[in-house]
Amino acid sequence: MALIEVNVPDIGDFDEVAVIELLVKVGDTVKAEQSLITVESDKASMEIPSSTAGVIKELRVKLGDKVKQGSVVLVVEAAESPSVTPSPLAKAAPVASGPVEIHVPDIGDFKDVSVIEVMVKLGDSIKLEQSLITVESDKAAMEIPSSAAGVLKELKVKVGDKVNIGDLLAILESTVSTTRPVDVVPTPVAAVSAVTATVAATGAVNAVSAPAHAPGGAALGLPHASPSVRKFARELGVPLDEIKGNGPKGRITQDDVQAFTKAVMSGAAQTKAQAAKAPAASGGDGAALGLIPWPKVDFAKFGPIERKEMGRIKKISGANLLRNAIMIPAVTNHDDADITDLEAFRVSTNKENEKSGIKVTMLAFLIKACVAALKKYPEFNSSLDGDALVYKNYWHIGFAADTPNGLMVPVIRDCDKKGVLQISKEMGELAKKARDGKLGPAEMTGATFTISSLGGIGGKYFTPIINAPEVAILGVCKSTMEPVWDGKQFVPRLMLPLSLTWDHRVIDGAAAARFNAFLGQILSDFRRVLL
Ligand code: CAO
Repeated sequence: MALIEVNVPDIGDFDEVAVIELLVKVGDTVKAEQSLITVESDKASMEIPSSTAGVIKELRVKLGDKVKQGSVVLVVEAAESPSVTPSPLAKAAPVASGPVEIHVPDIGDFKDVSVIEVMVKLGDSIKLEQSLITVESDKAAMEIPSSAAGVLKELKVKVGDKVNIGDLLAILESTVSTTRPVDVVPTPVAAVSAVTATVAATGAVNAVSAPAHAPGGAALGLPHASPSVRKFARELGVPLDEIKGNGPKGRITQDDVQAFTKAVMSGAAQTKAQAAKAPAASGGDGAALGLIPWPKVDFAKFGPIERKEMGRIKKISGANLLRNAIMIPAVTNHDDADITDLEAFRVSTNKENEKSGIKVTMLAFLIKACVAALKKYPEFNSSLDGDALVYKNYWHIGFAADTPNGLMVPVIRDCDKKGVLQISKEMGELAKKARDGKLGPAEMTGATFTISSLGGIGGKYFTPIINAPEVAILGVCKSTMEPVWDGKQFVPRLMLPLSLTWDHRVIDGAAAARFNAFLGQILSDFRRVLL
């Protein structure tokens, strides 16, 4: 077995380039043409391949070292001798005048390279040698410059196209005064094997993955990463330009891509695309939903205005309400319950308990009545989880509370195990905490069903929005005395308007009507709760 020194091959006009990545370590078995290190100039990065197969015995370079053609990269114990195939030379670009066609110049041994970026648009005034597109193979990225100056009239490629030497890229409307032959000296591309990363000399093909910190790179907004990292990110669908590079000179490494991916998967981070889709309290501009833009009106044109930012709670609840309103196929059933006897009982109970300081509320009775209905119709106490329904064997009831900061939903736990007095007491305490802005997260989570009561305020019916991942919500309005036909005559009864909104993916209309009817029966004769 021979010990063979692997050298930096001919890398074109690059004189001294920095080692920015070590892709192998001592003891690794490498194949011929496997990438060993990544080097970078201010214009280009490229991977240097091994000229032979074998086991790495010694690394002769470290991060930050400057190397040039002939520098020893490492020593390999190899069975075969190195084989370096010289690549073809770059050709001179054509001279052009008037309408001029821009073709892909000689880009070395690359075939069918993908266009990953189009850097110009129709109508742009293009300077001589200005980069037009970026192409990328699995090993290298490079910008293709214009061989003439002029106004861009036609673009013949788009992102995703594959191009080869000689392909027509664009047509410029050029003038003789701004057009001259591209100053291309037939320069050898990196003299490595056919599948290896190569970079043509400056003037034929410009920089590879221009560094973000370099003026050109920054202006173009190109992320600073090696071709293999770009490929890795593309395979994962990770937006490279959103990743902060922690490598040398802010370079994005494979570890950075992995860390970003993990953060997104765990919910700790969001891509810009995800953030754009997340509904803002105002609903954003609706573009993520394919809607026409939100109307922009200069209200001040029509009269005096005052602009105030919405509070934090309003923003959070707004975003949640919007998601729930959009995502849930919700239907609302309206009904009336006769609470004449229940209200009389409530008033007398409160008189009896005056000294206890606990006021029994209609809402507390409603909570108990709902628990009975939820037990009879368990799908109302469930949640959707993918294609499965999760039935909960606990009955934690949320109630909407109107607070100076906005809508909050405190949760009373285990309402099945508590009496109306206890529920009334807890509701009073939680409502006060909500109004004082002192509710903890544990007091606002875990509800299986929610009641929104506007009974103390007024109104007849409304359509409450389901508090996901719950599947139903009961809206209650102000009870009123109404003439009700008892079969023989109209009698005055205290009627409570109920509005039940339900998720049609989980609940059918008939079940909703039965739920409301059952609730009405209980409220009209509360002894049924005991059954
Ligand atoms: N019909 C007629 N009167 C009713 C009633 C009803 N359905 N519900 C309550 N009332 C009466 C009460 O008996 C009380 O009268 P008295 O003072 O004479 O005893 C009065 O209205 C006020 O009740 P309340 O609002 O203090 O108590 P509550 O138990 O009904 O409600 C709470 C408590 C926290 C739910 C309520 O204060 C609240 O915030 N409601 C608003 C909820 C809301 O905003 N929902 C909309 C959400 S969607 O945007």
